[in-house]
Amino acid sequence: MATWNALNLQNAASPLMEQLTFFHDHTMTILILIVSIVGYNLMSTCFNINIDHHMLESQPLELFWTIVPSFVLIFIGLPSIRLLYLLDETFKPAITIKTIGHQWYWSYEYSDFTDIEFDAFMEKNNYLRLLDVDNRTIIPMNSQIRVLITAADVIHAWTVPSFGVKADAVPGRLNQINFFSTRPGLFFGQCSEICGANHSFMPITIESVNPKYFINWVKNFN
Ligand SMILES: [Cu+2]
Repeated sequence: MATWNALNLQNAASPLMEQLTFFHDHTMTILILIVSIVGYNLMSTCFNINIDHHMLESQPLELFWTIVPSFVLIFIGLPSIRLLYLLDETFKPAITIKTIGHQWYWSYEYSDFTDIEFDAFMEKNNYLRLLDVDNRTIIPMNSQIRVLITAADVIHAWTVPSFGVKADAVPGRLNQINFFSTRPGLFFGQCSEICGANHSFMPITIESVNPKYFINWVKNFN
């Protein structure tokens, strides 16, 4: 169902995604201001309104419109760099999950304290079209999760927009992302690197659950 929500980012389910959403709104506000002001001036010159000799060859005016944008860039750049480094920071993870991209499914390994391994194929004829898998990735909520990402054949990309994570799955290389799920629920992602004919059919489905339930799931897994 198409709604106005489709124009926005997905609801944040992790603190970092909240920060990314704030940064997006902050940047868009500045962008709209710049487009309005520049657009107004452009139209004014087009129709010969608002132009007089004070605006031509004016040193103070040129100084002003050089210095102001440089400050605008700083106000965008500083929070952007802060976020970039924050996203890369590894906080002490509660669990580590390894995910391997294949043509065309993801496989998962919970190998730090269990021997759980499974493949996650797309669930067909499901009302969650192109988004659900047969074996969902279970994670404990309110815990720091680390995901190690690699691929077995070609380059894929592992993404979950609600958690604000996306990393390439490259054969022969181990990439790392981490996130913190603030609420229980189902969170969806799709492969984000064109990897072949069935690229659209290898979704990522995360089930964020109460840590007690997660421990039960680990104990009962066979
Ligand atoms: Cu793909």
